[in-house]
Amino acid sequence: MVSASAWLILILVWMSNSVRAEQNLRWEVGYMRWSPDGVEDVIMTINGHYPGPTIRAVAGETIQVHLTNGLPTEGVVIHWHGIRQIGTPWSDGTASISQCAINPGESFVYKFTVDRAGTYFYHGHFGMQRSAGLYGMLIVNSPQGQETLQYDAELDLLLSDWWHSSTRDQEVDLSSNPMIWIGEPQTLLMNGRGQFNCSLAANYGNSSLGPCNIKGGEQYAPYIFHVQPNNTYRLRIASSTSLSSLNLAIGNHNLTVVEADGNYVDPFTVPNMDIYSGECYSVLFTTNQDATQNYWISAAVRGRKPATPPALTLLNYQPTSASQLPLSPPPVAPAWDDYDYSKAFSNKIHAPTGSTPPPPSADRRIVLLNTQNNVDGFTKWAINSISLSLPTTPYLGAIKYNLTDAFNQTSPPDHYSPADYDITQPPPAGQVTTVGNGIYTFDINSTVDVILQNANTLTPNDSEIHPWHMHGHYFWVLAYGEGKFTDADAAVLSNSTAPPLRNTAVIFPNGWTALRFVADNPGAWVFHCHIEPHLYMGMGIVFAEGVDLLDVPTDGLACGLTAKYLMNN
Ligand SMILES: [Cu+2]
Repeated sequence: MVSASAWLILILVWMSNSVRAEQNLRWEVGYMRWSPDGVEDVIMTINGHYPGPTIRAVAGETIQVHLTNGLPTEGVVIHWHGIRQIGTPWSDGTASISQCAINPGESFVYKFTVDRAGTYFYHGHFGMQRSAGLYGMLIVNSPQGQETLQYDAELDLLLSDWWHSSTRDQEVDLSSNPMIWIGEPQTLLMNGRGQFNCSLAANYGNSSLGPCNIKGGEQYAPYIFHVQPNNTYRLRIASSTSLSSLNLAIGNHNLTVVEADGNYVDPFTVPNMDIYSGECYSVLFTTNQDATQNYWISAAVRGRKPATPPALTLLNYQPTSASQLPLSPPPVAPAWDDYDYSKAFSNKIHAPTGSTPPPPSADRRIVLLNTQNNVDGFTKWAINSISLSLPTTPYLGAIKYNLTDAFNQTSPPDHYSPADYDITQPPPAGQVTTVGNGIYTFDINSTVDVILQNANTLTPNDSEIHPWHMHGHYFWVLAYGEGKFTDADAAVLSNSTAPPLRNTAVIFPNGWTALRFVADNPGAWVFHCHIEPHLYMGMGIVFAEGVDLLDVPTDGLACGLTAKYLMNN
């Protein structure tokens, strides 16, 4: 027989587990003048801050963000990058997909559960507002006592790139006929700070730039990481870059990669690491070097011919003065076009032992050819010869209310044609590319394989890196391959060894990447290249599953055909 006091204890334990914390945030997006790299510009802010405030939560918490649009003349949304929005697809923060852009002066409430400990960020997902500076970090810690990693303290590093031309100018240029390319960024930023036209490492002989005259209080003064000797740190890294792929290094310190996109990985140690736009990592490092010195933290451009100097800051061993420069020059990054180096890094990432393996086979396979095309003089990126152009009515509402005029009801093809398309050449003259907004529909709980097939751009002998990011799901990265994916490669899809779970995966020039995921989260989701100008030029697809199972709230749908529908019903 169970005593009354034992019952009381059981009830108290149950109550303490079932009461989940909730964070209520009130945010207003605005513009202000700011100098992220020493050149004053107009930047997007949240509550007057750039970058936006870091959200720190514990797994299981509910986050409610009451977002007001304080921009005078444009809409806004915020996407919670890496949060799957299980059961809350209307809070995914994607304009024209999960909601209408919030009008100037109006508000929208995002409410979602951070179900999984990990490193995330948030950013604008309308036009090119991420490039305008609308981003910040979102850190989800394990509940007290449940973190399996051993470390003494945490540090956060948000990477981004910055242009001196406004994103409005960039949007106009990219959609001009002929297209005007935005070029390489002026400055790489760490936690929203960088130095233009000068270098912290000017005195080491290998810099063509003069020294920066920084006293420490400037908006563009480097964000210095202060550490204690002989401690182990968890460095959380998120890349919100618009364009740049980066290689990150800490002078004299190895990095042990332990988490990628909110999932633990089988730990491995490297002297430096690649990080693509849309990726998040945690690395552990130990401050076991000469404590009377400081060390460089450096991030350099990969995969594009660099026209932007590396981002630099200091790892400051306390109590050494933070103004003391390191003994040696900054770490030298691998050559920008050493793709074998990048592939070797990507292939080191595996799921830890004991992780749930992917389903052994898929119900459906879609093969997505990535091409750059000329459409009536405009430059576009296209997937299976369709360049994505978002409709005015958000898909989530259009599907729920069966508004068939809201978007093209013909699904894009599961395979590209012709099947003998030559990925090593620019698209042939006869290859017809259209601009469209049709979507893929997956059966709820079905397993889908996606083969991302890279190809040559419009320029001969040129193929670019594209980091693909999926909303609403994690996928297993089954394999990376060279050249064209063929049926002979299909065997690797079911024989992948400890494939990692991610929400972002890169495709390398002239290669393919194979992903598997389970379509188990009712909603309408975008899957796209995370390079912002590429998405702006149509590089993405939209897919949906199980929308009929949802009770979609009407908040955020007062635009396009859903507005009409809601007024009449
Ligand atoms: Cu891309």
